[in-house]
Amino acid sequence: MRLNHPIGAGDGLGCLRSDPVAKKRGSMGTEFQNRTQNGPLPRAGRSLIERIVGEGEVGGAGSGSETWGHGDPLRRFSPIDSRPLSVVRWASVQDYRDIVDRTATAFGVWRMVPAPKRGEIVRQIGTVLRRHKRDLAEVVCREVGKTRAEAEGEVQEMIDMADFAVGLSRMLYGVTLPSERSGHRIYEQWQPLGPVGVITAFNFPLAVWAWNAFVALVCGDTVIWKPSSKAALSAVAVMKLIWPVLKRNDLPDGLLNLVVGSGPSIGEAMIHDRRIPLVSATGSVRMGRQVAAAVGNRLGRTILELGGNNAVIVTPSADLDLAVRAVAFGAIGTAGQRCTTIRRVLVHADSFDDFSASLARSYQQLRIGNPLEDGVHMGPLIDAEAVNAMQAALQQLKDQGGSIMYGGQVLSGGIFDSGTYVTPCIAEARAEMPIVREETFAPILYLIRFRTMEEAVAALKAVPQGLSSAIFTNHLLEAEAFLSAGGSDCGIANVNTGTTGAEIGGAFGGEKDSGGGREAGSDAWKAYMRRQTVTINWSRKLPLAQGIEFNVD
Ligand code: UN1
Repeated sequence: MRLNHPIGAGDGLGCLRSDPVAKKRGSMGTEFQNRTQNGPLPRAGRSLIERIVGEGEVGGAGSGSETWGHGDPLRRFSPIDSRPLSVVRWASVQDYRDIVDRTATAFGVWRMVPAPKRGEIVRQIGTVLRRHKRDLAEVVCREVGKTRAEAEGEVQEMIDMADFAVGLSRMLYGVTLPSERSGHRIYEQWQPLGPVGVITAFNFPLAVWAWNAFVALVCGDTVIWKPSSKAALSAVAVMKLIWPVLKRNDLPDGLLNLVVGSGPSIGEAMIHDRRIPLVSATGSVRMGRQVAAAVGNRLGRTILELGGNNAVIVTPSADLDLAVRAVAFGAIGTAGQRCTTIRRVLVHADSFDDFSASLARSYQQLRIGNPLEDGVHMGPLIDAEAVNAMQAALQQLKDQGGSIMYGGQVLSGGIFDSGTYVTPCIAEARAEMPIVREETFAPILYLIRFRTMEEAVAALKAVPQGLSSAIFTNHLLEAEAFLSAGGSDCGIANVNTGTTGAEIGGAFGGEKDSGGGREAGSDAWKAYMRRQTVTINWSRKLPLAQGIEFNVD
């Protein structure tokens, strides 16, 4: 492998440019081309997708150069306007097995590469991402319907993660410990673990993979990625951008692998596969339980990042303007489809009316529409199924005695006829309602009144999930109580800022049904490595620990 290749003219797209993108392969490809070329999307936005899937179909399996797939075709439509985007061919279980064989071989090579040199590869990957930030964001925007600003934020999160991982590659510290035996030295070292299975959700189709993949790479692991089938194209796009970096450095195939497949086939194969010592999975609680049971049964490791049901407490001392702005972004960003989305606001009864009126005013100013257009705050939900789940939750809310204060309608007319656009909803609810305890992956915000701080903290914790939480207060004692051992029970606890938008530098994850895993920054890397305690005797004698005498001639 060469590690000194300059990133210059070869930006990773050379092989894509030489792809015979204009060739048509079969009638499905022709239809795809015609319909996408007629689409309303700007020229710049088509370029990366065209270069990747210009033939109308792309394989969902790959380990370093080509993609292939022996499974069924997965037709991708944009939630923006229901137009076809591409066809991704699912990986078959045999494709998965072939990839695991390759990644096992690649791991044998990669683990012996010095960590800072592994970091250099991630640095080059970061450079490619920087260069293609806009292009890649556009694919995300079109495939999952995030606003352009948020999609660019997602790619930025990958870039930040790459930078972090480069630094980390020189900081995989082990401790040195005093030995009780003279002439002995004890230390801990961290060794690569093996191929890491990464299962990601549609809502952060790239960033969550980067949290795992870049850390795994510098730790000396290889990665097999099963993206959400709802975001398969974004996954193919980023792999096709990144693989050439590995090629240019003469690295073997199998370091970064892609397997687009269904949970029952590829997911099942992965979680039962003893060659995958760690599975990091983001998704539903139900999926997390299955992963934990199967991987736990073979005594493998998991990192689980599951649902959230994140609450914000707004105390009487809070700056209401600040709280309203933060709550609006936290509840509406990504159309309410973040694990960290604000789903509940506990507002002191005295400021409830002011707060809700001011929040409704800010919701009224929202621009809902095509997320590719500048100035749009909220795009579509991922699909009609998500819209139905939102409507069902609102019905349950009403059945349980709650009321809708604002929004909650399904929009129609123009691109809204895709059936994926809604107005975000503000509802009045009580903490004990069953629907409030559930995570509905949609922009529904429950406002709940409280009288005492104890009551607010108890309500915050009275849900199965424990991902993110926040308090808005200008009162030091309230902030400290919220951050104390008796306060928030979540993996993330913020003061005067919302529950979303965590920076990558901290470890990300939550407790209870949120899964307990930690990813991204801080010392989350330790889960991706094998800890080894080493004792070296340099004394020429054999003193035994715990003072044991064992004398034989
Ligand atoms: C997720 O929704 O799964 O903190 C991840 C945030 C983002 C990541 C969310 N940085 O909102």
